[in-house]
Amino acid sequence: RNWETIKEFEEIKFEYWEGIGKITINRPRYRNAFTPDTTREMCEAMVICRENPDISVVVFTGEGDKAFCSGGDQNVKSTAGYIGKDGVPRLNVLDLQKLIRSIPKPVIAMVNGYAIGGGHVLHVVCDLSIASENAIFGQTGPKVGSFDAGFGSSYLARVVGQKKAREIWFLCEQYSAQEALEMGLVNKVVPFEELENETVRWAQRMMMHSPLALRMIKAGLNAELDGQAGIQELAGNATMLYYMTEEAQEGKKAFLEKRKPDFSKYPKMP
Ligand code: 1HA
Repeated sequence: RNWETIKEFEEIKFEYWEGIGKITINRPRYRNAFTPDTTREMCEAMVICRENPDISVVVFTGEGDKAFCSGGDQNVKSTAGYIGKDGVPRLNVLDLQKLIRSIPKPVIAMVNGYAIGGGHVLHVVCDLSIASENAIFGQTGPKVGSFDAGFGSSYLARVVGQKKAREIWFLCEQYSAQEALEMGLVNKVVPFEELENETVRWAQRMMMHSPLALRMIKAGLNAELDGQAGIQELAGNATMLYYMTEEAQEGKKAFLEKRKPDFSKYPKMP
């Protein structure tokens, strides 16, 4: 596959091929741990994925065959967050989680190795997870002085159930790809050499389907869990669809033409 670079970054690779935007954490020396600069770059790439109509599906992965992502880089962790080049402590991976959840396109985690700590949460918040057989999953927070009581807890529990989520967080054990599959934490496990092929197949399958339908389903699946913010997304999509009707156009036209709107001819569906 001839992936072409969309934009050059320092800590990630951001590439494109046939409708797919691929974001790769490129810090294999540190098992693809993220700094605030890594997550800032990932957020920037996500915004580009959202805006670019040629991108239909987003794939997240890590460089190499050892790690998807090992969470926050412990070397730059300070007393108030993770410190980037600007010297400011941040937890901006939370912004990235929100972008993954709200982008109106499917996001696939292509889990090529360790998905640990904040790196595990990243795959959890993706819409789909496809793992290679060598992938290993787990949270470490309570062991290393951290926790993610947001999506990393409540959404994890929605995915694997409350008992399992508590086990994962309280015991900080590591789980094999097969175990992850059995608990519904990933969608599919394949040999490492097949990981990208399989992920691309899933992306291509979705790209055959109606993008608007996928968008509405993603918003619908998020809506209840994300409270008012989730309803806002779903409602925004409803408004977008409404604007596409003549009925909505009539309201705007009448205003601009300084006349009374005539909505009488539009159907009132039972
Ligand atoms: O919990 C949060 C947050 C919560 C709320 C809001 C925001 C949050 C943001 C982040 C996080 C967190 O991510 S907390 C959890 C942080 N991560 C970890 O505790 C995982 C640490 N790493 C490991 O447990 C292991 O490295 C590993 C299971 C992923 C891989 O083990 P392996 O294959 O034995 O490799 P290892 O020798 O440990 O690592 C290779 C090199 O990568 C080591 O460096 P070296 O000794 O060669 O100099 C290692 O230090 C480095 N490395 C690995 N992970 C990290 C790391 N360096 C910095 N930070 C890391 N996370």
